[in-house]
Amino acid sequence: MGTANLSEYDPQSIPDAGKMRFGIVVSDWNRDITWTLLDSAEKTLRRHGATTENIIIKHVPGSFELTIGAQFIAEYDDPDAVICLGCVIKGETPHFTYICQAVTQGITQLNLDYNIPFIFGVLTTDTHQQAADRAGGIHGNKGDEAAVAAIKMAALQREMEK
Ligand code: DLZ
Repeated sequence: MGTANLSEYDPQSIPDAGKMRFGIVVSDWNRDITWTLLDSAEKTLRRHGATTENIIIKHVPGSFELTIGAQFIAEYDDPDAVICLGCVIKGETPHFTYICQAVTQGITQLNLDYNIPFIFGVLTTDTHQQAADRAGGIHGNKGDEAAVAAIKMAALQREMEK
């Protein structure tokens, strides 16, 4: 089975995001990749109705800081969902493993602590090329996938809250 295209989805299956409020926290480490994820995520949210004033964007230095950045948005900006965007590329030291574990556990914990979804839009790759392939390259853009997941999960929360 090949890698799924991260930008492919059925637009009809996406709820209207017109009244939803989103936070996006983006890591500036590997910014040539992560800013592309940000651009696509923002465009996808807007394509489905989200307004500029309802998309709050905050930058953090690296993926390790995504968890606290996302928590700040949850605490201070009243979002319906928070998208976490980052890119961790394997280097010569075990740093990769520690950052990946920390951000995965951190975002999972936020999902359990708050009654809103936190979306994992973090690329974890062996090479820069693999990341580029998933940031607007041959495998689409992880930012699109994250935005679609955020809209769907925010809609699910609203549906169940009724
Ligand atoms: C230090 C570091 C390294 C080596 N690699 C990455 C990476 O590939 N992707 C990423 O988002 N961040 C990296 N960082 C930075 C850490 O996430 C963090 O910002 C610093 O350790 C400071 O806490």
